[in-house]
Amino acid sequence: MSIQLYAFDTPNGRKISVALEEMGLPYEVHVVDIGKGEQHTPEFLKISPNNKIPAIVDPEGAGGRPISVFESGAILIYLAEKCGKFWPKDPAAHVATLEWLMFQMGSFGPIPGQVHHFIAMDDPDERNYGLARFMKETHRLYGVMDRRLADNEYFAGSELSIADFAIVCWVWRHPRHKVDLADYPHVKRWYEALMARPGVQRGFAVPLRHAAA
Ligand SMILES: N[C@@H](CCC(=O)N[C@@H](CS)C(=O)NCC(=O)O)C(=O)O
Repeated sequence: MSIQLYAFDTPNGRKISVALEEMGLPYEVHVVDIGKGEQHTPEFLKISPNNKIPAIVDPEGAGGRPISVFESGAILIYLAEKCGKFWPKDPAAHVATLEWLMFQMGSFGPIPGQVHHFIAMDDPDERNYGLARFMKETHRLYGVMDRRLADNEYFAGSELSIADFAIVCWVWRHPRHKVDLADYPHVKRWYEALMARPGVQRGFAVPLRHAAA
């Protein structure tokens, strides 16, 4: 049996479909519709104890035994180690991959995610403080990325890595957090290069929603 991916059509879900396509690993998709509360079923809780997508089950994990993995950063590292791709061996690039993956997991995901939350509020009293705070920080993070990409083709340096897959899936949502990539030309150049890759395009095209009844 191939890797089983449990995901929905969100940046964190897309990180894994993009990585699996780029890595060429066979997998099957199980849509977990978080809008319908499917992340709270007892079956899903067994593989994702924090009740969030994405999660995977690899029937051929360490020692040939099945293993489940939750948290998208942990899944990306697990898959990169399994296939030996997008996981630079050069020590400096390896550390840079970890740094930028952790940057995404700790900041460039949780922060624009708050923009997505506050921007959808109708009541201006509830919306404005949170929106201003998290918009400002989101722009600061785009500036951090722009400076990194001014001197580097990819986040780890000259090698494409899982850090790029993690970050591109949040930049994909730049229209939703109202960032104009023209203000961040190095991010724009990198984003367009990533989105032109056939593997990335396949990863974004994988159906991660239930088919309409
Ligand atoms: N740190 C986690 C975050 C996962 C996450 O926030 N998943 C969201 C969708 S993008 C989710 O499942 N939300 C459902 C819920 O919170 O009930 C990861 O990177 O895997």
